[in-house]
Amino acid sequence: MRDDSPIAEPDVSADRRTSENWVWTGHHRPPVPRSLVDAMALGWGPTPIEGAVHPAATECAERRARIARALPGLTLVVPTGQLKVRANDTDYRFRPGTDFFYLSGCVEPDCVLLIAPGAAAPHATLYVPERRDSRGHAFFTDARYGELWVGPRRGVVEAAQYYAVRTAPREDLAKDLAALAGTTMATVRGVDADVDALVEPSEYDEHLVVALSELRLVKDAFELRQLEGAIAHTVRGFEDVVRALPEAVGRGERVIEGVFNLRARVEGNDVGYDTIAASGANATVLHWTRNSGQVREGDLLLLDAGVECHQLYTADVTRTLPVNGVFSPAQRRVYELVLAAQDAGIAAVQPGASFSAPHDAAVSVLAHGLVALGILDDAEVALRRDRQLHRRYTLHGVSHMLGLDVHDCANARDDVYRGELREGYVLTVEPGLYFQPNDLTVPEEYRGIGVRIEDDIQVTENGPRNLSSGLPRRADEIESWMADLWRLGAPRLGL
Ligand SMILES: [Mn+2]
Repeated sequence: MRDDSPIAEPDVSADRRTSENWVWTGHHRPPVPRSLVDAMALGWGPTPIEGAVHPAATECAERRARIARALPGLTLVVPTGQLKVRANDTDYRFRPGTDFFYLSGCVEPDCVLLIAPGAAAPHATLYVPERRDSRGHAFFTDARYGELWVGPRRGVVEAAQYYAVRTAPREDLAKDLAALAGTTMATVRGVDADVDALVEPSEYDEHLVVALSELRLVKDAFELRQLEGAIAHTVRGFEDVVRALPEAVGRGERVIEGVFNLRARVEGNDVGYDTIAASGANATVLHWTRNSGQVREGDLLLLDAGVECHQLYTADVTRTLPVNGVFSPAQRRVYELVLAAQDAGIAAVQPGASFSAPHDAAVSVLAHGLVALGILDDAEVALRRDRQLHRRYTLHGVSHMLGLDVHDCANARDDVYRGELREGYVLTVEPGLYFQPNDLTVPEEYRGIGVRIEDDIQVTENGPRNLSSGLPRRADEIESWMADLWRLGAPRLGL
């Protein structure tokens, strides 16, 4: 125990780590008397953490077994990553590394999954930082990790139960990896700098990230349920936006983004990517995430948005809507062309078909339609591999994989990713046409029109299953859907 004599004011030039009576906790924070720090460590009851077992614990164990079988004899080190600084002492909200989360279900920063080959079965160990709870000074003195500041989280004991996996303190990882020297290791590099330094780089690192991405191509039943949920939240977000559209006129695209993102936080974890709320000619800017423009009567609004659910699967849906509820004749012509292209693309999503089949089908429709609109001279010439003239207006590919990441399975080998579509894949089909406002090759009435229609399609043995069919696609259906949401007495925001 300390005596009660008054302690001297701190000498701020003294070595901050060794002061007997004062504790420094950060830049611009007055030093804290050690007696207060000691008092803050006493007199606390337990902090119960809810949750018995993670809903995907069984699936995660199966995925760990599969990645171990895919890379026999290797010790796999999969980190989730650390908090990322936004500015000074504030961090971005943490999102776990996708590969790590897929294998563990764990959402806490600084964790690392280690899968070691075993005689009968692989051994998985989840390394979790020790809690900074009221048993230690960091509880009060560490504003970044102390539980008084950021709330309780699962430590070594709680994580073992919740994730149904053996756990160890992250603080032991360096020692445990050193003990494994001589075994062949592979890690997901570039996620956690400390882990990068602990594991010697090797060709197996690439094998690991490739195998993890390719494992994620086929979605299991749990993942499909999560995607369906994320899409259901997203459908409601689009309905919210339509309800709020009259208020966005004159106030701008921020209203659209804000309303959709509200639904994402209310029902899901967040948005799965930055919302694109592009009105008028902004719709011709593919990655328009500034959302700082006006919304005008007579505009088309292109909304590309997806809710990420609590298990971190994301929807990715685009609708292009007339702000005043009715397509103009020119808008409708462009819209129906993109819709026809999307119909052809979706129909091409068949097991055994090539990944490029939906793209090729959609783009062929677009090229022929561009001739009909008087924009291209000859579709077959334009589509030639050595010409590709349609791309001035179509700009992007029609599909990508969808899952935990909006552009999922990105590390798969190209010949696998772009190979045959298989049952259980989920991909987008999202053709678009973009007529820049200053494109002199386009008839004036179409300049400044951008249309994209995007749905999330599951490959089944019976062909395509449109997971996002809860949102209308046909022009007439969109107009009547908007009118229904606007009819007198309809609720404004269904939150
Ligand atoms: Mn997309």
